[in-house]
Amino acid sequence: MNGARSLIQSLVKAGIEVCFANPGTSEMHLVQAMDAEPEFRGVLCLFEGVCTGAADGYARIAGKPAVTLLHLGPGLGNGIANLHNARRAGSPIINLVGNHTQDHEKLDAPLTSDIETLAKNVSRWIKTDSTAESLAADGLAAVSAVMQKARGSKGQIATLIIPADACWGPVTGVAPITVAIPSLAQSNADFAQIAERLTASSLILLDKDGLLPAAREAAAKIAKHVGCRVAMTAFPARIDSGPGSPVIERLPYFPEQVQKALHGVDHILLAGASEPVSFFAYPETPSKLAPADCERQVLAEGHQDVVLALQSLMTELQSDSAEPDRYQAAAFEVPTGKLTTRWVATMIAQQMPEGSILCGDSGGGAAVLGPAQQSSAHTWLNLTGGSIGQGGPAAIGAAIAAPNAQVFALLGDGASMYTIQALWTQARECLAVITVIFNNQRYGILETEYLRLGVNEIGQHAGALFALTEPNIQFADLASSLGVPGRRVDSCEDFQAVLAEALHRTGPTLIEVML
Ligand SMILES: Cc1ncc(C[n+]2csc(CCOP(=O)(O)OP(=O)(O)O)c2C)c(N)n1
Ligand SMILES: [Mg+2]
Repeated sequence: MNGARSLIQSLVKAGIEVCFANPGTSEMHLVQAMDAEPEFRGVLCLFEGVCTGAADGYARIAGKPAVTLLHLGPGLGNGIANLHNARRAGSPIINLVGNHTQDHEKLDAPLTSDIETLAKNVSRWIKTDSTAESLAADGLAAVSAVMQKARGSKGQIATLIIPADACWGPVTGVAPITVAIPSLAQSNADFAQIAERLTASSLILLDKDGLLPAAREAAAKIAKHVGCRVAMTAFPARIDSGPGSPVIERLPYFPEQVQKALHGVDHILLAGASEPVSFFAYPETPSKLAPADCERQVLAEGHQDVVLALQSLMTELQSDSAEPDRYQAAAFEVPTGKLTTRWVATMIAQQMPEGSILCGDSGGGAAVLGPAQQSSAHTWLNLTGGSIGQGGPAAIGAAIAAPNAQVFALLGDGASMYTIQALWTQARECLAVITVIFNNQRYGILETEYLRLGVNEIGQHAGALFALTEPNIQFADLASSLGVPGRRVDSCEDFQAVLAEALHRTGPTLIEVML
């Protein structure tokens, strides 16, 4: 028994089942240890941003961590962008990062770098000095750490930076399994006082566990009883919804739209959410978006039991029997002719099977959310941290966590190219993922943001930084080369037919929608 074996064995015994891996020489003993645990599924990803995004998607669906296997500082560095998104989503992830031995590190061999500094950005728990004897216990401490909710945006990611000799060194016995998962912290809000304070000009704002179906149900009943509004933040990590779910507003993206949405609100009750702030700072717009005289009150923080807090408030108000507005199943107009984002969204919502998982990113995918409410039960995984290139990798993790679900990756042409290698893993693992590329041949949102500077036109040089032309990307061909059947469509009739075909196929498909 060596350290690597003891670690992987302990993780398996703790219920960890999947490793999204891109290994190198410093991880060879860990690879060998995985080889000895056939029930531990190793999934090769060809870029670390795919490993980390897949681990995020897996965690959001499975509710438990996957492991990533990353090669020293450069490997972790390549995975940071999607770890950032995962941190904002509060997804539990355990990164195993191989390192040199401590003696070798001192020699500044080529792959030496300050891995801990990279890890600090995205990890609430880090260990760098494991020994062979401590490694199994360190792995279990990492599991406990990621299963505990953290305050604010600290996230739930652990990074175990493993000296090579801790992997190959001998171990006398494996630590007994002790994964201590602390129970959720309780809110200490004064429910009676909050019940008194709520009026028709209050707004209940939901995020984190406030997005869970039971929390939304309670919040909607409270809002109905009080006659006030209830909204979720603009970028919720996971929403399970569809016909029958209570209607909950979603705050918009641009700051002036949020300000407009919050106009007249004099009291915001935060249930798992932080107060609304602008995504970016702009010269003429305040960063805090609620009206200046609006009172902010915390019902429960994101790391606390938000569901129980909302249910307690519901009991306090005796609003259990209130009947909130609910989404209704509706028949859709069948579009024909030229494709638009809205039509594509309508057709996806119309055809998606019950229980589909929709993974968003930049591009037009968010347009599916509206019609999906009137179609069938589904789960939406949103881009949480604004770092694009998440949707394709998240779809891998979601499909592995929910093998019977149809998964959709709804991607902008720009977003897809950050982690296009996701397609290869989808093909190799034969995952039920349909990728839809909203191909407008540009970084569309950046053009919009540029025009918001107050300029009337986009100059040639600036425009060149937003255009994805010369050469045009052939997504259908690109997908085929990575093992995913790809089809390019430019009419609604074609999209309907190609989507129907994709839904009958085993394994992934890519549909390139020309907008
Ligand atoms: C990692 C990262 N790099 C750069 C950006 C800046 N950015 C935001 S949106 C965007 C382009 C999105 O283009 P696309 O996916 O094609 O969607 P569209 O806006 O065209 O609908 C870029 C580059 C980012 N958000 N994240
Ligand atoms: Mg685009």
